[in-house]
Amino acid sequence: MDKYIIITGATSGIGKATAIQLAEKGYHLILTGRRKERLDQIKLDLEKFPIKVITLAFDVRDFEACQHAFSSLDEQILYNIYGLINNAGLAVGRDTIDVGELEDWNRMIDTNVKGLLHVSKLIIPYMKANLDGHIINIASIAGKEVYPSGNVYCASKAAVDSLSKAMRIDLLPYQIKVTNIAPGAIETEFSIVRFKGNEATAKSVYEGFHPLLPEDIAQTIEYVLGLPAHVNINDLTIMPTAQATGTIFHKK
Ligand code: NDP
Ligand code: 8X3
Repeated sequence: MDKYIIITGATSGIGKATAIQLAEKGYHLILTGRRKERLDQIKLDLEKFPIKVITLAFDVRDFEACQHAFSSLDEQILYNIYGLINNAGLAVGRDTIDVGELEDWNRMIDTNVKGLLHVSKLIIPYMKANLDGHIINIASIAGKEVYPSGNVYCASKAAVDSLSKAMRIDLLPYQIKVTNIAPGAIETEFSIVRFKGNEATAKSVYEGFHPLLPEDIAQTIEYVLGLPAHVNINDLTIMPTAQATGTIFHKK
């Protein structure tokens, strides 16, 4: 298999689990994130598989940095990119909208919305030339339902939902698949970032029920990517069995 898959945000959580899952299946990988030392370690760990692993450390919020990173790749590799998993993202803060911090809002909008657009803009031309490709956008249940103090994070993920629909329409002539995946609660570093390093509060989010694991989403991504050329999953909402909506949980 010559196909390369790009995973943004591969240093942790869903992105890292997906890198391992796809490596096992023989996909070549382009892994991105800001934490270079983590990317180096993941590359080392994946060397046991007969695949190529390229790592690119950059911030998706910075379009010039994205350009610089991808321009370092050989054209042959760029034209062999089949999949783009737009996964890099975060929530920062859990404040009501009247007291939310501007810096937190900017981080979420710049990462979750503009970061996804930046990377997509640079990769779509190659998929378009190939008349082939698959973009998987990691959205959230937070983009389907607004919950208290979720405001800007929910809006940023609703934007991802909309962009998935828009991409599917605009890229239809080039037969590029677009899949939107909207998970509920997954235990990753997500809540540590959201609660700004407060590990006790982060841990409490997942107490009393069985949250999704990043591997659950990784397996789903592998399934979606592997479907025949004529089949596309447009939109998937994946929840822990113990979660009914953004805020209703069955906790023991
Ligand atoms: P993690 O915090 O574990 O992983 C987030 C990843 O995004 C990291 O690899 C991080 O890498 C990367 N990232 C964040 N900001 C940037 C940036 N500016 N530039 C480049 N990379 C960045 O969380 P998850 O795995 O849970 O999150 C992955 C995606 O899943 C996010 O889009 C999140 O919104 C979404 N999601 C998560 C849910 C959950 O409950 N956990 C549920 C629904 C959706 P680094 O810090 O090295 O840059
Ligand atoms: C992450 C899930 O419910 O914390 O997107 O917003 S939630």
